[in-house]
Amino acid sequence: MTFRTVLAASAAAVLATIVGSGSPMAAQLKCWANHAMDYPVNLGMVKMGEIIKEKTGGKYEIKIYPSGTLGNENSIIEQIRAGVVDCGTLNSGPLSEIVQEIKFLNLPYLFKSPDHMIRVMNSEVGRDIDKLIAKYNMMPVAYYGSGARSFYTTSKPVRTPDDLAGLKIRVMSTAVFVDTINALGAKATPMPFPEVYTALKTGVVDGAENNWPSYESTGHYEVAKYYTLDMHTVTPEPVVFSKKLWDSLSDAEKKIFQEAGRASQDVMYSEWDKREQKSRDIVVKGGAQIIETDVAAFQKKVKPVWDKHVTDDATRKLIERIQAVK
Ligand code: BDP
Repeated sequence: MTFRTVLAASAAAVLATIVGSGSPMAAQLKCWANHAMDYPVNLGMVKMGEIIKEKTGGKYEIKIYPSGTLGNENSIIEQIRAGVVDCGTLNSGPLSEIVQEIKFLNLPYLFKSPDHMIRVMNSEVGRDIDKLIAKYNMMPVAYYGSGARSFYTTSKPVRTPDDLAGLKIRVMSTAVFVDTINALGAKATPMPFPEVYTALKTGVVDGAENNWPSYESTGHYEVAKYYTLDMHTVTPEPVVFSKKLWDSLSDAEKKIFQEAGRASQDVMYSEWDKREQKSRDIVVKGGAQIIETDVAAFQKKVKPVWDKHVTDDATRKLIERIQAVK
C-alpha cells in the first residue's frame, strides 16, 4: 500500500463513521420512498437492505428516506438516473414518463388482478421489462405490488361511470392515467401525491383514486368518504438502483443485490395483504362508504385509451404475452 492509498482508505473510514453507518466501512446507499416507514414497500426495502448488508459482510447499507422527503417521484427518477440518489421504489406510472416503452403497464384493466400482475412481473415478461428500464440508467431488482386503484370522491358516490361526469379527479402526472380518467368522463387533474389531501379538503378536486393502503395512510378517507371499487389500474412498483452504483459493484455483489431484491418481494407481498386488510378496517370504522360497482361498465369506456397508446408491434406482443400468463 502506498502512502496515498493508506490516506485514502483512512479518509473513507472516517467518512463512513461520520455518516453514521453501523459498520465503519459500510457504504450507505440513499433510497427514496414515497410512503411512511411502516408502509409495505418500505418493509420490503428494509428486508432487501438486511440481506444486502449480511451477504456483503457489512459493505453496503440501505438507508431509506421515507415519506417523499428527498423530493417528489418525478424529480427523484431523474436523480436516480443521474446517480445522486442510489435507489428507490417507483411506480410504473411516473417511471413510464421516462421509460416510454413501459407505458402500456399503466393501461386500465391490463392485468386481471394484483396477483396476475405479480405473476407476470416474475415471469420471462418481467425479465424483458428489466431490459427496457435498464436502457435508462436504472437497474430493477424487484417488482413490488400496489393492489388495485379505485376512485374516491368527496361529495357524492360514484356508482356508474356516468356519475364521474365533470368531476375533477386528481391523478399522477402520467399520460395513460390522465387519458383513462378523461375517457371515463371526469376531468383529470394531475398533482403530486403530498398535495392531494389539502386539494380534497379545500375542494380543488372532487376526488382522487388509489389503492386501499394509500387511501387510508394519507387520511384521504377522512375527506373523501365514498370509495368505489372499480379497480381500474393495477401497477407494478419496481425497485431500482442507479446505474452509477450498479456499475461500481463486482459481479458477485450484483448477484447479491439481485437476489436480495427478489427475496424481499415475498416480504412485501405478504405485508401488503396484511396492510390492505388493516386499511379496509380503518376506513370503514372511519365512516367510509364502500361502493361495489359493475366493473364491466368502466372497462367498456376505456377502450379508446388502449387504441391511443397501443400503437406498435413490440407493445402488442408484450401485451399478448401478459394476457397469456395464467
Ligand atoms: C401510491 C403509489 C405511489 C404514488 C401514489 C400517487 O405507491 O408511488 O406516487 O400512489 O398516487 O399508491 O401518487
